[in-house]
Amino acid sequence: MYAQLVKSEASSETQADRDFQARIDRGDTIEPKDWMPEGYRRTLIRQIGQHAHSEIVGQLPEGNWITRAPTLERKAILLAKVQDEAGHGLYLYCAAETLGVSRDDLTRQLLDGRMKYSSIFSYPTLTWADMGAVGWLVDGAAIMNQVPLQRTSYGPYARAMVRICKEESFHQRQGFDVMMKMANGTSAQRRMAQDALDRFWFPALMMFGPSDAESVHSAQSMRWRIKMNTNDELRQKFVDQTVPQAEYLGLTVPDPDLAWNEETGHYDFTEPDWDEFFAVLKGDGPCSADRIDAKRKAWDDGAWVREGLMAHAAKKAAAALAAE
Ligand code: FAQ
Repeated sequence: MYAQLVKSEASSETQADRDFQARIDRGDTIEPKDWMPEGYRRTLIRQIGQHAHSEIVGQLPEGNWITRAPTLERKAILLAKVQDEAGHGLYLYCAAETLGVSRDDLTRQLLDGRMKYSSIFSYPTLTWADMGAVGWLVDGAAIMNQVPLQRTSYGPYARAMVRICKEESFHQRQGFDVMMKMANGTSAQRRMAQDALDRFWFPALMMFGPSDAESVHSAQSMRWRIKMNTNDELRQKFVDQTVPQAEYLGLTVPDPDLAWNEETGHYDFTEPDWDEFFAVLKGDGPCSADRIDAKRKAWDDGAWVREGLMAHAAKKAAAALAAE
């Protein structure tokens, strides 16, 4: 099973569940101290926690290029972007903590394989052009998914999304700017830009999750407004938005069957290789082991800081108690 099992709520629905659903249907925002079904709480912890992990693990592929950015300006921009991702992780861990789970618990679950992070970050960033492709395509896909989440039913998650989306939009533009420079540069730079698009196109499409037919959580999550759109809806919107951008760059989307469909008013496109996607989810992506090793090392290396902070907090609490 590639997903976490979810309990069907329908069979044991109580009056409290029905009242809660009525609040959701009215468009109410749910706040941390409000009553909520256990499944709603667990689904949010799973989604927000995995989203937080994605932001943090997502620092690694770009962090890889900070020391090798081609100019001081590009280095400063990339540094700021990677730092923003840490902030996004922090807002999201804080939102998850309002549901009664600690950041330490979530991190342990990531490290022991009980929680996932976005499949995209199991792919390597091989050239500087990949910094353009990540900003343009990966942040582009992230925004497509996250803008609707600003209206999600859980208040702390929705509010975190507002700030995150503003920053992601800057990230997407800086990525497109890198691609413009490369695509309009020397023939070697153009080849690098095309190669980055070739390698990131299908992994970017996978970011939206499995096809609707395979998505185990979508129906219940949409009923609770934890998700606002299906995976396939957002994937299609992303393709429709991104293909004209690739044309503007003079690059070719690596899909020979990509075609504008007059009847539907959308692009027809080839689905990603779902076997590859499920293998990545199982931890068999090209960089999956490296990513978790890097996070495990950071966790272990930071143990003394956490212990020091706890000791300091205990000392301050004891001093405050003694002064009472
Ligand atoms: N990768 O039933 P569904 C970013 C899992 S942020 C890995 O469709 P759901 C910023 C899914 O968890 C990118 N796992 O699941 C940035 C579930 O497994 P579980 C992250 C995936 O939750 C940019 C199973 O498959 N964004 O990039 C993926 O309804 C640049 C069944 O799937 C978010 O997390 C995947 N791609 O829909 C940072 C947004 N897709 O949990 C640095 C919030 C699915 O049962 C640099 N999340 N799975 O073990 C969501 O909108 C949803 O959770 C989906 C998945 C759409 C990702």
